[in-house]
Amino acid sequence: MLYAGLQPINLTQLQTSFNRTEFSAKALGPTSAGTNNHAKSIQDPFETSPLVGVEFIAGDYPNSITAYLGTTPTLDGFIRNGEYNDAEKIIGVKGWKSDTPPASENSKDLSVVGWVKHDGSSLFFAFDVTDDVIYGFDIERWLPSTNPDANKLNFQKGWPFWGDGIELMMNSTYQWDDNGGCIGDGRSWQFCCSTNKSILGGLGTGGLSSGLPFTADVWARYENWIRNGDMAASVRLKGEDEGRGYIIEWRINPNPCMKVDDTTFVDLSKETKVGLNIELQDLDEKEKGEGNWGNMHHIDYWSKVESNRKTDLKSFGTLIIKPTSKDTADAE
Ligand SMILES: [Ca+2]
Ligand SMILES: [Ca+2]
Repeated sequence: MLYAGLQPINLTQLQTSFNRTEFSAKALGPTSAGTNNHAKSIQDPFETSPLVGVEFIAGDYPNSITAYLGTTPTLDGFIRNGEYNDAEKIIGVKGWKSDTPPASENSKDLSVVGWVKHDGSSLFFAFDVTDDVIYGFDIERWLPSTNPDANKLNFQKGWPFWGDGIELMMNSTYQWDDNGGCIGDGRSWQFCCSTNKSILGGLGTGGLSSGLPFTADVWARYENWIRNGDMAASVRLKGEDEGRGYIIEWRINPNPCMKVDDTTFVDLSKETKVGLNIELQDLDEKEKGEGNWGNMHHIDYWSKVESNRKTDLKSFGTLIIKPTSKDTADAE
């Protein structure tokens, strides 16, 4: 069965989302015991959301954000004055969901201000992340006990999410079934942007570090997108005078990265809804993550679903693409 929009789903359906793949169990870390199949009140982390105070059933697209038409940002790792004034803002991670609950509530430890918009040709995200310890720069590049090859840039053993960074999950079809995860092409994907490593720069150079699911075909496709510039990101560690952390600016070209069906890509000139989840990963000293999956310090994400469900397409939030500017919306 397919679901779309904010349709309610019944509790029987909620019980069926446990058949994670082997990878998912590995990548997602420990899953919570039992489903949280109850309605809950959502405290939306975004500054502006029409959904504040509305009750949702977990997994039923509880979050939304709008990408308005705006100016084209420069992917240089600097958030210039006014560069994202025409973009909707994302605030985290306090109030987000977490694999290491609660999501960090100490803004100097881990927090983020982000933006999303489009310029009619490409979709853009930017993130100004505060993180007091940058893995591989402020501390040694230690490895998790379960994967000594985590820093490899390959699909066989590498973990593209290993390090401090952000992961975006998108479902451009905006359709899902009970247990489906990302396909790994323009229809749905999970993509990592890391301070620790990148396909283009290797270990020690931040950038897009590929994504999931881990198959040869998907890895080759993602690498192709990165090398073509259809998916691009700049990553810059902030200087001491800016506070510790990093900047990510990320561009996504709808063709080929946002595919509605076999022949159609998302048209940014039309109002469109796509599925979205955002995950912020914080790796600090190994001992700081004691008891957490992979000894990661924080794994916090936007869509308010349990950790065993966060990569299910049906658990994503909604990104609403509008052909008009934010000014137009503000004036209404
Ligand atoms: Ca910039
Ligand atoms: Ca960190």
